[in-house]
Amino acid sequence: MSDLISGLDARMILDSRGVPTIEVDCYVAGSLLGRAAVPSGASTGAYEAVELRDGDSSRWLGKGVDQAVINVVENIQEAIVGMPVDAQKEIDEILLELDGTPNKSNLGANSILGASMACLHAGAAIHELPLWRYIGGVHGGLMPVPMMNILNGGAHATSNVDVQEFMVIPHGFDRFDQALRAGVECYHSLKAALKADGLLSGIGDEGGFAPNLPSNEDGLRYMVKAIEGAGFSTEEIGIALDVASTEFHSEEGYAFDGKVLDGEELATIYSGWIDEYPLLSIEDAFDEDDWRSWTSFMQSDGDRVQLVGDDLFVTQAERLAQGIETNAANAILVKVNQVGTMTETLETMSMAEDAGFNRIISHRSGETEDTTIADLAVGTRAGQIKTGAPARSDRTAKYNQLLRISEEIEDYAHPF
Ligand code: 2PG
Ligand code: MG
Repeated sequence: MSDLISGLDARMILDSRGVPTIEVDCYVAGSLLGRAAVPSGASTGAYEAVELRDGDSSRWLGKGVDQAVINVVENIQEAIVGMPVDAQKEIDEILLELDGTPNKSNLGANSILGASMACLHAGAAIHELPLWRYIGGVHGGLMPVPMMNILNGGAHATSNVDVQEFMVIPHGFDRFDQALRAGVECYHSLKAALKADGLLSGIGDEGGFAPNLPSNEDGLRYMVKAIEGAGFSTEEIGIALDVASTEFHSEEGYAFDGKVLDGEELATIYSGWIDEYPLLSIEDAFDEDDWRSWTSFMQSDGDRVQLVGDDLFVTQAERLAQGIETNAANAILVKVNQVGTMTETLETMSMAEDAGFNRIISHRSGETEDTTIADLAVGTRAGQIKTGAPARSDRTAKYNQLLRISEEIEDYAHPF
């Protein structure tokens, strides 16, 4: 069978927030072999590749993706038709050339990523391999530790909680399925604890509960309640935060818990929390431009906490290189749509690995039923995946795909 791309198709579909996004199909010798859908963030970093939206406020509140669809069906299709579908690097290079801008604002990172991921899937199909194995090659795969966001705040909720994500990390288990069960039981235990206190209100964008709380620290108290209430110890299940601090940072400082703090004062709060709670990981502890606070916190606490750059690195090699150089973090969050192609994602990941950084594959707050990131986490042996609460199909789709993969792989990561 020929392995040459014979066509691309694209369409608008809805994401988990009821916002348009794009889905791309890749055809090889006339058969549909690869399909991928593009996610979308809410707490987006200023340095992310550009997501192309139509901006016509009379339709979809300005968030239509008609132009992104046209860009795939016309420009991108024409440029890559006839290429071997498993020549991922060459395909991605052509996409970058075709766009010609540093931030993908011409064709849109959504069009580019949709095409890049659809080709990746078709490449796996042509070789009759599961996606994780196609990505990982002979290295085989490693099941990641899930970071499950069971309490939502910040830009993902309408509550008064500043911290965007409170996650459980079930790291002290031998197998992925055991870890998943533990995380799920914590989710239900948190629900019971909040209900008992009359705090069960809505849920946030990533499926976690979204109560109003007296302070951010109360979120940590509820996390411990959730873990212990489910019958687990904080030795086997830890806590991760995504503070997403860029969202509440301005020229005045960090607006946190009703006060305005500088980076040092915020760091002091984090240090106290690490002393008092089983806090293993903090993401975006400081603003995306506040490199000084990152480096100074790494110096004081970097040996006892995973410090994760998300908005700071935006999955881009150049920003990561700066972070390595300045010792600003010890882990990177990896989001395919922050950079826009599979090849760049993999390159950034190897740079991180070479520097001894931990790597966490991540969803976006706006997701679809696409499960590419589950396979990506296993195939790259990233060791960790962050993909929301174990609730709502957009989130469980990834966990369910990991369960399927775990039937073939026993190796479970131990990053902590
Ligand atoms: C984050 C993500 C995913 P968003 O900040 O890490 O949880 O949120 O997709 O809104 O940027
Ligand atoms: Mg984040």
